[in-house]
Amino acid sequence: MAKFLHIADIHLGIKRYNLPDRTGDFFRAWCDVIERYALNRRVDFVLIAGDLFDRRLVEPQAANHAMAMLMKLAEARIPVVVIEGNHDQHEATSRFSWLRSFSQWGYIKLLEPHWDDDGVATMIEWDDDQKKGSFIDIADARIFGSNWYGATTGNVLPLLAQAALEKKRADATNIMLLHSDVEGQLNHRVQNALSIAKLVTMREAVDYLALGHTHKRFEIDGWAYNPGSLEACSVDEVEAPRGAFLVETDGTNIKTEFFAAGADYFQRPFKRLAHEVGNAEDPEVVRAEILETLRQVGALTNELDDQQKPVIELTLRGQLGFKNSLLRLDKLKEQAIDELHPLGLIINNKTIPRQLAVAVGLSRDMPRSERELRVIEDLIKQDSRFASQAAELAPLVVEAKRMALEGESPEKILHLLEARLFPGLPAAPESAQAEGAD
Ligand SMILES: [Mn+2]
Repeated sequence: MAKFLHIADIHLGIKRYNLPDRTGDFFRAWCDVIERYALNRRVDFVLIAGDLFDRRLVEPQAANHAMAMLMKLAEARIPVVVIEGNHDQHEATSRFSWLRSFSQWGYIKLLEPHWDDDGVATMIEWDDDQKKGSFIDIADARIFGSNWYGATTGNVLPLLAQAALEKKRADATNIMLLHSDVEGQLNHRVQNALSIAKLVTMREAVDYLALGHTHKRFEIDGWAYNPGSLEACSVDEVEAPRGAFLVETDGTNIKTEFFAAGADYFQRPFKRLAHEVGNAEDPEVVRAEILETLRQVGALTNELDDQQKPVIELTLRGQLGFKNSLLRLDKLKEQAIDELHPLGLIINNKTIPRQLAVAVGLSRDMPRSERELRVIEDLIKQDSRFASQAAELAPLVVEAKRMALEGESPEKILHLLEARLFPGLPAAPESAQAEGAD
């Protein structure tokens, strides 16, 4: 039997959106999860499947954040088994990395496979004097580690599977730590995600694949588990389910319990707002309208304690009657923070100054020909000489384009334009062009 906590992508030390308090949120989530699900539940070990730190060059504050919990786990004699992620991997040119140092000091067990010069992987048993190795036995489990391989993960995985299979522990739960995305499970589109076909090459070697890297929870066929990041690294991740797996195993038997960020442990609340700017020509008026939208949420935030204050993300849309810079969002932001005290305010300005607004709000359901007409009309409107006639001129431009594509002569196209633009003028004779050329 073995009982363990599986987490990944803690990203300690993260800095985003110029909000220093967010770094503290990641620390708080890390503390909360370790206290609740590792220390209080008395697990046999903790697995961290990569990206304990947000960056390879760990800053003093991030190191302190890590140590605060690693020391408690050490006191409780709960080993922490870690692999590198893409964010905290060692440099190719140096044997040193902060993760290796933490491992040397005994606070984590950093697992790394051994590669010989012929590209063959071997899994070497953890040596507690050297503080090095590729696999370790704790309780009734054997845990294998891997590195971060990026786009080549698919090629490497069968080799790691072979190496793990050779060292598979009988009558125990065999676990592999892997930092990789998996096809069909991405938050955002990434090229070369690890295919399921490659993933299953690991199936025979291990009973539990402890994944990290994708910041969203998923599981595959009752053997591959990805908890997601502990906190949301960007606003886009806010809605993705993420958290921690508490796992109990008995040989090949796997029982998981999932604890969700926000519902079960600390998570910074986010409020996402959208505001459509009105038609006002005065920046002052538009700013006041935006502030009013913010107040509707903000009225609540004033009385909240610090842990509950939300980060507000405000997206501005629509057409501005003036230059973008006149909106003075810095001023607005200052005023809003002064009055409403959110933890942070992120403003996404997606407004378009009216004179640059081409084909705004065009539906994809609209036929192509109609969309083309609208784009041309908007482009004509940008020239004050023709702006008032844009609706009549647009079909004419489309017609001229059609003639050009069909190989009509320039003269014929010119005739069309003259006849429509200057209907009062007598049409030039066909031969006039040829005569004039002499
Ligand atoms: Mn990550």
